Amino acid sequence: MGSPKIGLSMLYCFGEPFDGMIEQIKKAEIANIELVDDGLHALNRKRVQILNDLAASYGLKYTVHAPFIGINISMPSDWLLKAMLKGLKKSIVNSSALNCQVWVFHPGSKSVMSNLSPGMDWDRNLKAAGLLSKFARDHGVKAAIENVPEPFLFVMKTVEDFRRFYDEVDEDISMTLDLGHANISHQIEAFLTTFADKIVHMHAHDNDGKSDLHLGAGFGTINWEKTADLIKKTSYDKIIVVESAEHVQESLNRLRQLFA
Ligand SMILES: [Mn+2]
Repeated sequence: MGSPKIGLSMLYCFGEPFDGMIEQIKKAEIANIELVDDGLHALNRKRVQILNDLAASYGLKYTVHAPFIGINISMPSDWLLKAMLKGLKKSIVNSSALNCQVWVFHPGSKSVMSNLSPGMDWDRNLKAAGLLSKFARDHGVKAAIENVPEPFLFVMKTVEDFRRFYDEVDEDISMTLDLGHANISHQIEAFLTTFADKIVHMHAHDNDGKSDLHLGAGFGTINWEKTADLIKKTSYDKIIVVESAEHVQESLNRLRQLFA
């Protein structure tokens, strides 16, 4: 039985230009890097080449966080949904070219239509999540849907939402467990015990139990010793990505120490 590998999301330098992010990767001395395919760091063919060269020189493995800013896979408008799915598929193709194992994506969100046409956002989310997972599998990438927190309008936040999702979805879809997000719904333990066989990836960051602050691990209210014990009990041996926006080095040290 192996132990989890600690990775690093480049979310903490999301405001820096792409070249600055590359310099951060070189300095980080971390083998498992999560790229955020959005904003200044959006992937394209040229950048995939740069990243693959970097991976070869530094012995890196990538995971990719899908585009998320303004993205809604439950979008009621057909033409907007089509445009979003096209962009997400492009992200999967680039992830495949990066030999990325896991592609993390967010569930759909509610909209003004949610009250007018109940169930529409849920149904569109189910369909799009299935379609993206299949597209990813066909490209050798594992798509993993992430739990997201209150107060955002996402259709999947809680253990109950994910249970319903897995009851209804046809495709075999993996899950990214975001520990910080689960702390806001007070369901870290419930997620870990309910979906141990679905979880292929984790995000680690901290908060005050109320807002999605992406603090350093140990700088919020998560009981990391207890969480680490629960993770060890599930025999989880894949990647736990530090997704803190601050105290990044402290978070890496903390997690390494917990799983050493
Ligand atoms: Mn996350």
